[in-house]
Amino acid sequence: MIVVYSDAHRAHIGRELKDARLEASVECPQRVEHILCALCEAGHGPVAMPPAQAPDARVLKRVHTIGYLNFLETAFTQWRAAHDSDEALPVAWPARGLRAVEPRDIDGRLGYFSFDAGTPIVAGTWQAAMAAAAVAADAAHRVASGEASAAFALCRPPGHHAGADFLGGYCFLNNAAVAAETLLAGGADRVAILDVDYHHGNGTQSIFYTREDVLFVSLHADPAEEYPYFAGYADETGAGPGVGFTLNLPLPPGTEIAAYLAAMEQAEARISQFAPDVLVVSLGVDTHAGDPLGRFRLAQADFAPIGAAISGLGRPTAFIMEGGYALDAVGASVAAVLSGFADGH
Ligand code: SP5
Ligand code: ZN
Repeated sequence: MIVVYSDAHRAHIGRELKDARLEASVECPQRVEHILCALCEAGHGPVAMPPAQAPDARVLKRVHTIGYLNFLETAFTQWRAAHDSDEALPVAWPARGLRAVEPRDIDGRLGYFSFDAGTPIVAGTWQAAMAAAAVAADAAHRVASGEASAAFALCRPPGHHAGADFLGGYCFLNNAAVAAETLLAGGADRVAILDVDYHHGNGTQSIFYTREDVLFVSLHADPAEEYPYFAGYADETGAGPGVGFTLNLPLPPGTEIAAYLAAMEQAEARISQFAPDVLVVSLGVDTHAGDPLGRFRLAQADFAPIGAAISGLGRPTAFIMEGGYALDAVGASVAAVLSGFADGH
């Protein structure tokens, strides 16, 4: 399977709060370097670079607001002018009842456009995030044009927690949403997004929540027990014209492959009923038992059957890399999903 990749991700390296101290983020450049190595060793490829360092501006503006894009592009410079620091992190957020109006001050803007303190903006974040979105768009374009029936976008930073106008969860631009909008612009009438990251894809859900042309289906840890905490419950099913076009399948910590594949069958049934022209898979492998964040218990051997289940949907498919933080497992896990998918095709 064709792999789309850009090394521009290396410019984004951040820290996150752990035990009330700032430590190196588990979302690090080595993740995708390990994945790239494992894919090549498993015989996947060829590896292609996106032709541009930015996605199509019209597609990007269908996913994110102009105000948010302007913020992301300018935040680091404004932060640097105000602070003796190379890492912009928010310290205050608009909770219920507070005025959700964009402040002028950079600390206020950071809080206004974010929902956690684990997603710092550094000097290279904008370029890295734009390159990741370009990688996703390129993979989607190859599928839309019929050049390939499936493609894998090795995106970093990831995207599924980023909404139309907010960042969080290591995510800045929603790469899967950019892929979906690229497919729609390329002629698809209906796109299904299947999100198998350990964490709920709250950003993707919110972007398409009122839409009936993009089905969002997610398997993830129960938000009552796990990040992102404030979205991903089963009773979130869409709004307005989008009612019935969001399906959340929350699973308890400790989930093993049998229960996981049972939920996958429910996901498959809904996607088949929707009959999408194309499928976007938000592929997180933080479901692996060895993941430092995830609390599911999937074994290495469980990832090929997940790929086979996705293949069973029989749709042109764009895979978009999301989470997965066990450096000794992410490469083999992603390679196994793609091999399971290819074997089923
Ligand atoms: C894309 C994705 O998988 N994002 C996940 C973001 C999770 N962020 C919250 C992490 C909280 C746990 N902190 C432990 C830090 C270990 N170094
Ligand atoms: Zn995740």
